[in-house]
Amino acid sequence: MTGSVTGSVVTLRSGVVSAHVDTFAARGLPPPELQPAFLFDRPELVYPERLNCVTAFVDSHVAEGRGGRTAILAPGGLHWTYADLAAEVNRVANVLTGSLGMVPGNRVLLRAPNNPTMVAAYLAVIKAGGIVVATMPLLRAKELGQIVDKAEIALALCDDRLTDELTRTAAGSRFLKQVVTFSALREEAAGASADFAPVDTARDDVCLFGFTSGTTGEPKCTMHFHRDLLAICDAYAGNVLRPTADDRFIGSPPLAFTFGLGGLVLFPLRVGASTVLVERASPADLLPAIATFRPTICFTAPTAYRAMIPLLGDHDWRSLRKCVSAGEALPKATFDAWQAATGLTLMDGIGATEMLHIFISAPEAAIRPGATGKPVPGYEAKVIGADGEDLPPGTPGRLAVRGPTGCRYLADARQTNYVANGWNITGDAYKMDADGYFFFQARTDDMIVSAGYNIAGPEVEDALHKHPAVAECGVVGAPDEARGQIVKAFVVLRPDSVASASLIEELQDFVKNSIAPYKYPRVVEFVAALPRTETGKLQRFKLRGQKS
Ligand code: 3UK
Repeated sequence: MTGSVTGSVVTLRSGVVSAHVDTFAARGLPPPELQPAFLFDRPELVYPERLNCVTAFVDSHVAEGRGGRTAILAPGGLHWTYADLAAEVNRVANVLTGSLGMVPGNRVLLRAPNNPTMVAAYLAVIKAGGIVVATMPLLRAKELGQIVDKAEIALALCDDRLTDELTRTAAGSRFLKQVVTFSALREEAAGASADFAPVDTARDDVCLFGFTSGTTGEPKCTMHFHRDLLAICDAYAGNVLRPTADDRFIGSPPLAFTFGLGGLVLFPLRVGASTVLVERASPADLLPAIATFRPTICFTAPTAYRAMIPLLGDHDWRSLRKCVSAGEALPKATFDAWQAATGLTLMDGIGATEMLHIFISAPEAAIRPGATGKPVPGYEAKVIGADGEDLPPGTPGRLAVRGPTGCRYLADARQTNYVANGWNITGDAYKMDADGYFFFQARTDDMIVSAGYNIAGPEVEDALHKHPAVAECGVVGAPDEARGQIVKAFVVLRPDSVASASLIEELQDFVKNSIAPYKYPRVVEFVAALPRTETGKLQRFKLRGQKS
């Protein structure tokens, strides 16, 4: 359905011949009628039929005389120019296709914190025509096993410090045959040639499997093409973030999370800029790294910006000129507090693993505080009702988007949950205003329905965040006989605040005074910390006490 397979020659839907010898990915693509529409109506999003994206990210800079510019920096004094990066990538690609026996179309699992070897391995797999499956460092053998089985992965490259769980996965797996440590890889790569011709892939050959960081259920595997990796750079970064070759990037999201891949690898490399890779990037670790490396662009989650505010005075963060926030809703209170503390306007953007990166956002001059922004040039977005009908401005409904990237789940019946009539349905409730700005309400399944009122937890959270005693909070619906659900707030207090019944009352009154009183949290529970995923998302199902 997705193309014809004759022997090992696959003709893709586009009519272009795939470079994949192992045709697993093409066979797992959703049938055309279940795929979203793809839009390429902007000139910057039209790519040649034969395309290996690593050529654009690395080799073109060397070929065009920029080989001496800095590509990657890391603690410990590591400094790779573009020429160094090209050589590292080529050496690893030679090892992959030599002794490790990788052929185009094979999946290669990567397991490492954000470090230079991880990036070299990432780009080498793609340059050699393979498919990268990057995994979060915190995953355990069981979760790694689900990924290995779903993607049918035979080869893994793993940071030496993280081999335990992966060897356990390999021991129980019928697919995973080889786990190569980074030290073994580097040793062999040191003796390999620094030349490697990119495999002549098609622009719509798959080069990346992104597993969703979903908070519930079986992981879903999204598939992305060579052209998609360029499209996010040329749509979002080129039109909204607008970095230059003189920018230096830093941030916290793991490279296995496509937010981190774009922000810390693809966006800088696309324009010949530099990136700082830090393995530990908690708010307390990120600020000293900013002071040391003097980056200009920072990518992290809203909670991390919030947590950094009280620490700003102890560090020199003044090299920063742009700060991107994504992963979950940016409370207006956090936007305001960051602006008051730094003078910088946080650039909110909603992205998704299915869409690869950010598709609604705004350049600084067009930011409306409290709104996520407008569709990124190249994307279209609308708000639809329960039956798929377009809703007028001001009416909350389901967010639908389409653009140059979109959802393709690997062999998964849930494709129809995300794609309807050619539109990607992200699972978010949004409202658009008359000027075309999009305002996040809640995840569709997180809307609280209390006594007939629809209440968006994030709106209550935003109100609570403005109270000086509140460090973090999460608001969910708790079951209630009389009202169906009631609004319940879990609150982490700032170190200098003390939990008490009077503080609960004070917080409730505080909310009643800033938003419609029926939205106030009828129950407030103080907790030491909120449950979060490795990608920084609040695990609301845990707050609701549900099982995943
Ligand atoms: C939520 C947001 C409100 C939203 C991601 C940037 O988060 C990313 O991908 P995931 O697959 O999750 C997608 C879902 O997360 N979300 C993300 N950003 C925002 N909600 N405001 C935001 N700014 O529910 C979305 O459907 O983990 C983010 C780039 C790449 C990514 N993969």
